[in-house]
Amino acid sequence: MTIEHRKRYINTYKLASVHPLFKKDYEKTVALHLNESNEARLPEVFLPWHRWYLTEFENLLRRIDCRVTIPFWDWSKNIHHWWRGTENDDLWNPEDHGLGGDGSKLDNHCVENGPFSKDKWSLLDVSGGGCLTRNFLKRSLVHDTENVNKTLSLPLEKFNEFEETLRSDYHIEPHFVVGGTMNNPLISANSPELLLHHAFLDKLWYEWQTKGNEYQNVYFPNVPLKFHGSKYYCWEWIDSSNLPGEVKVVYEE
Ligand SMILES: [Cu+2]
Repeated sequence: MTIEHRKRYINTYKLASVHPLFKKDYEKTVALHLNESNEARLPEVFLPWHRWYLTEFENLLRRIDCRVTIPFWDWSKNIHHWWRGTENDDLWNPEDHGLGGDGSKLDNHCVENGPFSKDKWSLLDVSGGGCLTRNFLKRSLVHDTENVNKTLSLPLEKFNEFEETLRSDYHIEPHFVVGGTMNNPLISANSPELLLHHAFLDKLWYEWQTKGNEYQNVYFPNVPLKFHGSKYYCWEWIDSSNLPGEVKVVYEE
């Protein structure tokens, strides 16, 4: 992703969260996650629910700038120094194309640099307000690209294992090592990094699905479950090429 595109994404995200025209909808979208964090963790719900959530968020951002799509954070490529922010294209770079870095131990783990620093941005009142916090656990991640590829190559019959690896192993670890706001299930949706992490999980599901028709539809297509508080059923969010609202999502490297 180019520096220009990174800047554009961050500007748009920030604008959505503070501009009077969009802030209410930003709050509403964040609140979807706050209210559903339990249900959204069920195996039948986790993947399609988050796909829906990403789409809702992306739609909001695209009302501000229609060129914007949600980027993904492929942490598997950088397991030994995932927390680095010194290189130009590091996620945690402190300039206006990065998310800023770790929180300050001397200041309740408030983020003190980058576009989401304490002096430039704050959490919503529904998340308790105050600064965005991070508490990096600077140790290597367990799952590298080789491990991710192994998971992607699981055969159709191992769908449950695939799903559980995503929902448990791949999902939890980045939340945990980033710490702070991102690691508090009640307010994590208010942290800008959440979308990037979940976009990567969704991309992995998407890649699994593109292995073939059976892979595409193995996700409990018969589950008659509705997302709580919405008009959607899980099964409506299985096929990325045909999502509600005539939305089609593709991932690029
Ligand atoms: Cu999550």
